[in-house]
Amino acid sequence: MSAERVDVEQKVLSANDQIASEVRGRLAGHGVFSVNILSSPGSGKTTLLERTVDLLKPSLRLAVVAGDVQTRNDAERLERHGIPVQAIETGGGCHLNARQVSESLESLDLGEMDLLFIENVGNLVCPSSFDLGESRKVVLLSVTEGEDKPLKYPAAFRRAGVLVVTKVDLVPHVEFSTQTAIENALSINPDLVVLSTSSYTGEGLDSWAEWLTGQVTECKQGS
Ligand SMILES: Nc1nc2c(ncn2[C@@H]2O[C@H](COP(=O)(O)OP(=O)(O)OP(=O)(O)O)[C@@H](O)[C@H]2O)c(=O)[nH]1
Ligand SMILES: [Mg+2]
Repeated sequence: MSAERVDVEQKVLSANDQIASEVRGRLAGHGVFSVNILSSPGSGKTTLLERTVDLLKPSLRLAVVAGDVQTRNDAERLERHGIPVQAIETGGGCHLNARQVSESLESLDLGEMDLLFIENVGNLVCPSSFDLGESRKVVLLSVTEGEDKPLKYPAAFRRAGVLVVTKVDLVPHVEFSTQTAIENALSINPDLVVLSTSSYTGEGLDSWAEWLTGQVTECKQGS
């Protein structure tokens, strides 16, 4: 890679980091815990969020920023669950950036929010380099993707605080060892909290909801 290109990339990232840090400050000021959800296209981000919203809506004030290259489909799916949602269409961009999130927050009432989900563009590479000001990154890996993905796309797993292995209802139908996938992920990042879920059967969703609720409580205590 040329020195010039490296220089431009570093400038873009450092401008992004500055806005991300402002976003982080705004969210912290309102005691909002936020998660930036990363995964390959179709790993089950929106479906997991739909189930999670149904589980947590009675006890927490939720909102979602939903990023996609094109369409408002995910935002519309989530809106049907009765929470505030902002869509970001990147128009070709393979990741969200902090400015887009910052602008979306203008249309959301942070004073009426405990937990903000940011669904990133489906991509296991680009989104991991861009801090959005979130409290935690959460990476999803579905059982149809292969257990080697943490080794092949390590950055997302290195930067995440939580790994959610999704679609575990499909394990009997695919050649996938959940244990090997988790070992691979932990070899990249031994501090990962690991959960396994199925949005179809509901398996593991209680643990996921419990983790989120615990983080919201800690965040409120710290603010
Ligand atoms: N078997 C099974 N299928 C699932 C599960 N969760 C999601 N799916 C299916 O996987 C497909 C993709 O799910 P989405 O939730 O749209 O995935 P996504 O990660 O939001 O996709 P993008 O936003 O396009 O990256 C859909 O057909 C879902 O019904 C699950 O737990 N088990
Ligand atoms: Mg989606």
